[in-house]
Amino acid sequence: MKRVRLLLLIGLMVFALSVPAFAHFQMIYTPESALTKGGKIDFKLVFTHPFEAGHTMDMGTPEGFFVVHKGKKKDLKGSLKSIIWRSLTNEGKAFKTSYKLRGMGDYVFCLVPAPYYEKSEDIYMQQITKMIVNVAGLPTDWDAEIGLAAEIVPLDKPYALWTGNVFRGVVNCDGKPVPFAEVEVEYLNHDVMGNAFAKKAKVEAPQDAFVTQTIKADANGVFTFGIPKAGWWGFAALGVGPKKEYKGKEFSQDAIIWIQARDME
Ligand SMILES: [Cu+2]
Repeated sequence: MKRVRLLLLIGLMVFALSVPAFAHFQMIYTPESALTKGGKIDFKLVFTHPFEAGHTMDMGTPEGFFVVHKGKKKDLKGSLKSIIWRSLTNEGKAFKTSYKLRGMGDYVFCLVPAPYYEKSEDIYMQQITKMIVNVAGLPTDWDAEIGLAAEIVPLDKPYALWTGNVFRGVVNCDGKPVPFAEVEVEYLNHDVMGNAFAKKAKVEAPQDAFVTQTIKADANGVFTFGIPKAGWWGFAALGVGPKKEYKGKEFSQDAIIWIQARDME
């Protein structure tokens, strides 16, 4: 009996070790989200672990990448170029592109990545991601519901946040709020240098629960997060999308949004 228990315990420990400790985050990275004028901006699309600049997963060709500006959708999938992204621990397939912003207002960039097979959990996942850039302060589309299968609709401008402000969002599945959705939060803790993360971390986590913070939406699917530090923050509502199965396996359709906070100086 004792031996069975011991084997069970060892089994559990092996299982626990095989599951990645921290959250995956699909990134749409650009250096600046609040611009004073238009022009060309650069993007990196990377599927990684932003707090630790850790393991970077290979991205397949995305199902969709587009921008919404003044209610009009423009397909940008054809503009994506393959790159190899260097994390602190490995290399992974990622994409880059650039886009010319013409005129004032909000530009909502949306990425629907290819489903990713996570071996350690034997599941497929798809992190549908939004990142919003504004030109010259004119608000046009930042609070729009784009109509993604899994979507975080911001209640605060994601590009106009001081450090210490709160950021609120509604977690949606096919346009309907998801009560008590679980939302993971990570800080982009390493600068982006070309197609790689910089070695130096900005902050140190006192314990693992601070690497990926987990918060929950309320009964109306609304979450609130107080922003403690300037920089980019990612929010991932897990498994909220309508599709639950892909290629006969469990499928997690997640909704991601990125926000950028600045210090008052
Ligand atoms: Cu990962």
